[in-house]
Amino acid sequence: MSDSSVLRLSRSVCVFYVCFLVMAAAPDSPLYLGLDFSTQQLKVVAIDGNLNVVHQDNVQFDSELSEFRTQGGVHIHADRLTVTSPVLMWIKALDLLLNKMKRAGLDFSRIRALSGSGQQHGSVFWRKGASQTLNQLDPDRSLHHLLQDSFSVWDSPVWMDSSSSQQCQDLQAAVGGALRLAEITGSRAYERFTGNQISKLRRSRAEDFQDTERISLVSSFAASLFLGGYAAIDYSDGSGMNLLDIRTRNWSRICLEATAPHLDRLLGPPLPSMSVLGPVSSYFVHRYGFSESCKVVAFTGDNPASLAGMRLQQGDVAVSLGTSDTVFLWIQEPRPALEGHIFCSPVDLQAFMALLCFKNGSLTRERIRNECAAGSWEDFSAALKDTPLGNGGNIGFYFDTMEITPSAVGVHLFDSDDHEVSSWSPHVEIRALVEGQFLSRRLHAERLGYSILPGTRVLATGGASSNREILQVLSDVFNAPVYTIDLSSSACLGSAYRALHGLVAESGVSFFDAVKKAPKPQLVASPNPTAKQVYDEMLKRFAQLEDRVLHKTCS
Ligand code: 5FX
Repeated sequence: MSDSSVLRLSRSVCVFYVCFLVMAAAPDSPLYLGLDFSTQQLKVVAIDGNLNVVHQDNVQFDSELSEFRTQGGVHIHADRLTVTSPVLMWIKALDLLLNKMKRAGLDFSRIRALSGSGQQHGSVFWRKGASQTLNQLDPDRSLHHLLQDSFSVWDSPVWMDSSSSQQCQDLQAAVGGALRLAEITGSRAYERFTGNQISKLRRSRAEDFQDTERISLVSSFAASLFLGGYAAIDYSDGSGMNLLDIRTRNWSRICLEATAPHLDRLLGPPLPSMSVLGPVSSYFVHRYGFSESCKVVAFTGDNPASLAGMRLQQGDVAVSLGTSDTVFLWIQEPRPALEGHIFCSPVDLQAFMALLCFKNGSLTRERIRNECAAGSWEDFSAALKDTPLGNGGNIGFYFDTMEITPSAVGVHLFDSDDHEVSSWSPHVEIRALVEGQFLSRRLHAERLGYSILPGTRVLATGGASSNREILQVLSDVFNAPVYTIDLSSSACLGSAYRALHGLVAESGVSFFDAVKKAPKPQLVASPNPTAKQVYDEMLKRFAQLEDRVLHKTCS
């Protein structure tokens, strides 16, 4: 080899070495982890300091943990009202997920902070002695082996449960009525809300209740696994229990007393949602290589975490189109009502969020797609394009299962003269379903104080938010532009954002400053010029017809 070749070669080696160093520096940069323990799956996303997603994965409960025999992640009991999920399934899902991440080569030592979310309202009952077990987890064994005897109740009640009507009535009677309860806790009594589930369990399973040393929400349960000790319930998810006074941000004495004796001891004190709870437990350091300084930021509910993921601001309305459809709003001054919920904001200590939950969301859209469009989303979309705004005056209500907002059931179809009819052509039916769902979302949001003003943005997320024609109807009905954020899961990403914010929140950095590098929402639909006239009028008829449906369903 000539001297010049040697020189060229050594220069190339040098350049390669410098490049290698530069590349090697990037893999050391900090990461922030967000997890979402949702109804049907456990999801994870890792973001870097520029808020780019660098890793995501999930575990599907039904298919990957089939030994638990869940359908849609839950067990629906014989009474059809009781709905639970096995707590060990969630733990085994975490074992599985972390192993998948390890196999994919994720460098856990780069994670500076993690946070997460859980389906709201679900409860976990830790058996006496569990705290000690959590504290000394052996890194050579999986979590689900270590924690198999740590629960006094194996089948955790979840948000789909509606078996606590009696307890709801008792609680409302004890505090002085439904509106009074809403004024204190942000919501009238709801069956799925955790306090009423605790009250039911105390009466129906007294021994198991006696054997309980701590009650967590799904969110604080998941945080406890990472912390190796009981994690506090955060203000935002705590607002979904009918137990927290949303103004003082402490447990309401009257609600606690009406629910169970010494309940504050079982719940522990609630904390701000942006709190750093502590470092990850040594279990995760030794088993997966997490850094000892990796912080656990309080976990919260899936809806509050979605609000964070969408970076919802005052004036915006977010519509999440999933198994349940939810609508949420940023609220400065809470005005609790008999429907909907007011939660403490997960990202701002002075603010609140309003939430409406609609049980008949994507499963109903899928049923009508199957029946009216031979299972094809393309044909479903074509039907929306082919039919006029306002659907010739036809209005439909589709409550396949008992709806939460409003409390009604069944399918009810009305023609332009408000006469009840039994069927429509497939195209009319498809538009009636989508218009009816969005008219309902708008009607109930307006009743909670929402109004469409110039500059109002509708932020859409969830599975159906990838369908442009559905979003066009949403834009027309709300008479506002619709934006989407390219998020596979807003709750999971919101949890990663919250992890990052948690590290700087104490030094006064606002959530919005912490996440200002996040991608901007994309405009996907603008309202048709005739939309305002059509849907302002239609909304009035819709409200009257909904009253008729309610009377019919209740009588
Ligand atoms: C909200 O109040 C709900 O019950 C649901 O949206 C659950 O959070 C779904 F996980």
